[in-house]
Amino acid sequence: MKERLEKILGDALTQISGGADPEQIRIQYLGKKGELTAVLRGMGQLSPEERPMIGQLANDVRVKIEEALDKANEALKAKQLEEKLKNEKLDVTMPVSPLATGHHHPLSLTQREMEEIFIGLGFSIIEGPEVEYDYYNFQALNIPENHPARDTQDTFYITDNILLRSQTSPVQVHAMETQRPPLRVVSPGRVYRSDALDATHSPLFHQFEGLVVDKGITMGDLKGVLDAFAKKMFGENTRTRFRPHHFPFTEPSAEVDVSCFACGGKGCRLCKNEGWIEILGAGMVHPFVLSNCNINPEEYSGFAFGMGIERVAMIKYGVDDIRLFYENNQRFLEQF
Ligand code: 2U9
Repeated sequence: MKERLEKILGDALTQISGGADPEQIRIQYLGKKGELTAVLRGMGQLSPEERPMIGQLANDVRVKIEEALDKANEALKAKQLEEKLKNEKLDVTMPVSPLATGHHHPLSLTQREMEEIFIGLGFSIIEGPEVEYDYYNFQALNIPENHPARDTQDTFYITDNILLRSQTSPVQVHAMETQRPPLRVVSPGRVYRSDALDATHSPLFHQFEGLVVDKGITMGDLKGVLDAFAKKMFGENTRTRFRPHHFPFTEPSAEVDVSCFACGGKGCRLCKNEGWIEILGAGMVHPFVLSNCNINPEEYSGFAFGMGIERVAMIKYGVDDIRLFYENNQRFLEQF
């Protein structure tokens, strides 16, 4: 019996140290049908003298096997953990794959660049509502009752006297009503006109208007400001040219061209061989517009100008179709 127990212990320890599966060994020796369990069952046949000694020995063997199994289990778990950590290792210093980042729309970029230039010239940026009274959009600006711009063909009316602004000038009328001169403001924003969409027209576009009112303001100030703007926007060699025009809200009025920055004025595809590109309307604020806003035209004078942000962006970036700005085609937008 003693030899059998010693053999069981020896066999079990050899198998365990040989790397056998601990659970398998537990079943083989200590399980219900295990080898050690069989020995313990046979104890009844022993003489009463032998029984305590063999019982003690059998117990020692069980404890030793269990201890060896526990150790083997621990070693196995440690090995498995090491394996797991090795496989799951994460290099936090590895560079990440690049993220797609958004950027500004070409119209926003153009508007921002224009704003920066006028801020540099001492102007403030003002904004106002896109839904306006007829009074602020037309009447205050000396646009008479029978003017074609007032036609429903050209302007979106909401009621008889409420409309979607067709220019940002009403923002400046509000400014003149609420602030005293000197006034130096620009008003960028959306405007609406009942135009069919084509390569150069859109029922929604963006305007950038400016207004200066003070004592002794002259056409020379207007020319100086627009010249400085054109040079900053299109390059230091850009020149400006004023051609007589008519607007109801300015007198005298002019259309303003800039020399073509692509060919320097020699004539090319961009300027359609003209050497000049029309970008602005401008003039001295009509005395009626000043008095409509309770500013005495005998005491004060002012100049105003207006341009389309789309038009400036098209010229600057060489875009030949206004619709590209609204379609959000990523291949177009990614170029800016
Ligand atoms: C006040 C008084 C006068 C703003 C002006 C223009 C000339 C002009 C057009 C350019 C292209 C509109 O976008 S466009 O179609 N604008 O030619 N705008 S003077 O005159 C004002 C504004 C506000 C109180």
